Amino acid sequence: MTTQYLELLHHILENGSPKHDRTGVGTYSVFGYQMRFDLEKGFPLLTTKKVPFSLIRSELLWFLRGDTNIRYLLEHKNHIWDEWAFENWVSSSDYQGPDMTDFGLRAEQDPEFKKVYQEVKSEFCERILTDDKFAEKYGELGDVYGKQWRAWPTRDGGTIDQIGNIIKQLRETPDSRRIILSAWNPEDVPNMALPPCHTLSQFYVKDGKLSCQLYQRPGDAFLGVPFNIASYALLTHLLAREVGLEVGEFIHTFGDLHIYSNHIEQVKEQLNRDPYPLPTLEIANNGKSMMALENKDIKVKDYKSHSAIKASVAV
Ligand code: THF
Repeated sequence: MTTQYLELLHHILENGSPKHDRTGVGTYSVFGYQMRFDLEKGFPLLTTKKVPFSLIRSELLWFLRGDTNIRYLLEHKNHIWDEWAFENWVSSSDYQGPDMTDFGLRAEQDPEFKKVYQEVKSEFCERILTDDKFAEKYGELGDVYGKQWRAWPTRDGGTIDQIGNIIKQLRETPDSRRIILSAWNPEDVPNMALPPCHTLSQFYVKDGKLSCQLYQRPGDAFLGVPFNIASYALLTHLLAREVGLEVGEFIHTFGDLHIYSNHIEQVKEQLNRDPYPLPTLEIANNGKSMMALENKDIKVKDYKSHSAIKASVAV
């Protein structure tokens, strides 16, 4: 698995073209790429840098609960979605603090500003955790994955539970070619701060094994992709357990696959490292349905990795 990921990084370094992007950071980008991981050969958690599995787990459980408020993530010490909620707060008329325009880019370029930004953001997170009214208004990310997966709005005012439907299809019509989880809603996209990156996935059953293919429209190769692989591998395991199947493959297909220009040194460092054997996944055998699982019910075992490599996320 790790080798396939390192090949992906090589491929972008060799074939990527400089490309401007929404965040202003700049990327090296290729269009169209695919990897296949055999989930029976171990859990695909990258070994050439330490990937914080606990964050991947709490993010996926957050999606599966249908939750779209970052409070749950903060309660689990998960800060990977902070910036998007923070952006809503500092651009609102309720916000009276120091100017936070373009905070992502400016924190990269200006150490003085970075200090102020980190202070204001940590006060923001504290307030989300302690002030219910504030959390309701500014912790809410709106129509992100939790909403699309569990309560897709229909035109007659109802909702569709896509995960519930997938479980039903896997049980009743496993040969179906329509077992789809979609996050892309063309009506909403123009008004979204961050339209879904994991656009669509499809599930497939053969010989008692469940496979998943994801079409991801943009891939942040250094920071996001290791998270995305582990997250969909975990989702496949959870669905397979729910309906009594084994796991098959995870197939990861990309649209615009890129390395941010401020991640190039980190990528080169990682390419000098040798992979370790993959860990395995353990899910508690407690009869709980996947939607009711808690963080403590899911563990990776025997995860040996190289040290973490720091990089900042483009907002
Ligand atoms: N935006 C961008 N530019 N890249 C993404 O990967 C991305 N995501 C989600 C939404 N927008 C995105 C958020 N996912 C990290 C990892 C995944 C994220 C956001 C941030 C990150 O910083 N990971 C660090 C560890 C962080 C920590 O320990 O707190 C790492 O080293 O892996 C696509 O899903």
